[in-house]
Amino acid sequence: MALLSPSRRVRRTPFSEGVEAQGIKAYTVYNRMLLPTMFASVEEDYHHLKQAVQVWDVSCERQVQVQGPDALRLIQFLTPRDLGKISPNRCMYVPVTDQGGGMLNDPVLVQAGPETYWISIADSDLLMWVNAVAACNGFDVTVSEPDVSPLGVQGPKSDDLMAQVFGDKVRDLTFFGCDRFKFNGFDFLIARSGYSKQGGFEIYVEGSERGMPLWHALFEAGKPLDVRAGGPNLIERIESGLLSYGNDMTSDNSPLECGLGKFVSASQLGTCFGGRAMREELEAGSAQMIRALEIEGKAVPTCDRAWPLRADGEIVGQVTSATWSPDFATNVAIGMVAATHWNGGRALKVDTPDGPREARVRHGFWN
Ligand code: THG
Repeated sequence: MALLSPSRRVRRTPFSEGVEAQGIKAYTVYNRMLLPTMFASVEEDYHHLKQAVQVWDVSCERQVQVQGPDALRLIQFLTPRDLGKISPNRCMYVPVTDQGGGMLNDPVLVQAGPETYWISIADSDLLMWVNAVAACNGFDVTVSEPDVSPLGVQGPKSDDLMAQVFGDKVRDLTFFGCDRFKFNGFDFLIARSGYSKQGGFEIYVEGSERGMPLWHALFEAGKPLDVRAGGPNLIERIESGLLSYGNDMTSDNSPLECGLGKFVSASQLGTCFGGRAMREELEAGSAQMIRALEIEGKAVPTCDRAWPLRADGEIVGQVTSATWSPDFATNVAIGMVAATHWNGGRALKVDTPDGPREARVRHGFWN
């Protein structure tokens, strides 16, 4: 592929100089911001992520801040998930739906203060939607994009690295638990979360000027642990079944189709955006569903467009993410498959740019 031309529209991050010093080889653009995708190679980064610890510049997970007395009431209208358990010590993965029940985003919701929430967004312009809903309905809130940039620490040795920098207490965080931990005299909000299934944390860095001092401290403390810079890894996230908004799902898909039914609460369907459509889908059954698929043969090419899935010549879905997995010695993939064909074991054909291949629906992902 040709090079991407840098410009002010493609925003740098508070950690960009660190990312460059670590030898970044490829970026993608996410929320109009640089997201590192490769340092050594995608395969080498993958093996390292699974055995050591990496520091990820995931600043592009921008925050939509909702602040004010009506903040939680507003956010509850935006998602079918019951937010009753949100607290300064608990963040939540929340599908955000439009009036037809289509996915607008799949962010992590964090409570940053008594009346302050951060919607840590995937790659779509949610700020405008939240601001418009608030303005048109007279909610007493301010909606903004604050100077907050998440920094990921991911991999099996994350606990050891984080304890070095923030103290042993950080080890006590449970999955999706969060709290504030001091570094250089400032209390950073930290959650046990992140876009890999290798374990890890996300540090919400408030104030760009606090970015590089923290970056340097993590790399200094991590030397004995072989810390490296990394980023969301295509192979690992497909094996783990972590969905990518804009790739595996769009506003054409409901949370139920995306396999996010456990984040759809019946109690919210009378009031949230798209609740009626989701209730109807629950009653009628979904027409298609996200599935893990295995594609036979040698390594597939880059999946930069949807690949049609066929059964007896008829289109029964599409593959939207696919790559060779060194650990499982097969091509791992994510796709949307029609109800008639989504059962595990079904043999299908997928039209890749290299020609048709055999594909098989799996019962689950690879972890
Ligand atoms: N962390 C933060 N913000 C984010 C992401 C993140 N914004 C963009 C993007 N990632 C949003 N998408 C996801 C997708 C999956 C998960 C988190 C954000 C995730 N899922 C877990 C799973 O599927 O097992 C857990 C879900 C649960 O059980 O609650 O973590 O990574 N800050």
